[in-house]
Amino acid sequence: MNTVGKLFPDLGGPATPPPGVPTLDADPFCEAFFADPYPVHAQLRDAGPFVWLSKYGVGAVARYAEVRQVLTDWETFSSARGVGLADFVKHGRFRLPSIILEADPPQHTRSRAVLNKALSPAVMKGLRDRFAAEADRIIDELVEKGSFDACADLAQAFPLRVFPDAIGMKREGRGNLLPYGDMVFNSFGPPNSFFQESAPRAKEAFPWVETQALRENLEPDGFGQICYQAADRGEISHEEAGMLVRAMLTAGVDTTVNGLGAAVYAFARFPSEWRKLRENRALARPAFEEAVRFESPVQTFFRTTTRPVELGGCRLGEGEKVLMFLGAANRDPRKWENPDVFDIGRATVGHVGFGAGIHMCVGQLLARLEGEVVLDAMARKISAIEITGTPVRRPNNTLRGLSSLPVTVKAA
Ligand code: OVM
Repeated sequence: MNTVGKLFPDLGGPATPPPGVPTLDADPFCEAFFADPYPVHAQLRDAGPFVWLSKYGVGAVARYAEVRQVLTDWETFSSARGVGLADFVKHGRFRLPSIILEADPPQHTRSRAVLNKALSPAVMKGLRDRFAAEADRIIDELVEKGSFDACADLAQAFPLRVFPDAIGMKREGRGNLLPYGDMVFNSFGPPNSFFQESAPRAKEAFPWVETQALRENLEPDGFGQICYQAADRGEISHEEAGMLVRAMLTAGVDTTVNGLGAAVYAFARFPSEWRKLRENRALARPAFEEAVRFESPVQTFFRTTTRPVELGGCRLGEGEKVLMFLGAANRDPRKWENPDVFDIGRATVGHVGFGAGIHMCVGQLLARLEGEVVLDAMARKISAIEITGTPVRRPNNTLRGLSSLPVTVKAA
């Protein structure tokens, strides 16, 4: 049964699964699941390599091998019909499609080339000192306070301070970025109460983001201008340049907020790992990577089949949505040793927290830079992190993270 609203009246694929597919009635887009997804992840993985979610009439993969198979075969598993539950062809869409996230080659290739330049190693090199100085400043302030909310005061505050500056945005209105991202990431799931409630909060943010992405609203030295310079050279149109800046504004804030939040939350729960980092600060970057594997801030994305294909021993037809559980793949015991342990010394190579294949996170260097400088500053200035109140989960159809994490830190 699909219980979705009137936005997408016939949301969900065929009413019956292909023969022989294990069927589960679990709901991966509800509060109870967000509170503790891990037992359901295990059920999904153990039921089979390809499973059917009866609540949404859609197929899903939760094992590492099959998630990777889907991610790395864009010709069969397309993004152009949307990477959420809604199929653009069957259900329409509620915003202009992203020309990178919701595109296949050749459009994707052109967009990706431009964003690769905007988010290149050379650009990151130019940002590093500023980001590190800002991390030091924020951590100094927080150590001075002693007790604070690691979500609002750190995981949100840091990206909101450095990222819009780096793109070259104006100061006013940056508070729009979080409600905007919250809504977009909710929109990849079903149009449930989380989506419905995030929509009015983001109403003003939508036109604001479009306007902020215009060339005249970006500082000349920010990396947003790199998209417009590519347009000047004829690599993309000027309209597309604006759409790519919009994509960065959409994808670059909530993701890093939840990545940083994941790292702080993990270190607060694994004090031995905190000691390990303090003894060897070269682990700051790998530790952030492990936090991304461990929590998988982006939990899920969908693809749509472009042709009949065999997946996990099942025959799928053309035009079928497949849900990928990135978070379950990142904790699949078939792939990882002690997957539920946060271990900053582990080899995280191959994790799918940033995706894989042609769509693998184009902003990953920026995310890692943020993670590294924040963890490095914390490791120098903080000797212990203690959770002093009840962590509050933030429900979102795609993102995993907290809305509040009260902590007390001890100055080093
Ligand atoms: C975009 C976009 C939006 C949300 C997420 C994302 C994780 C991209 O508009 O391109 O990538």
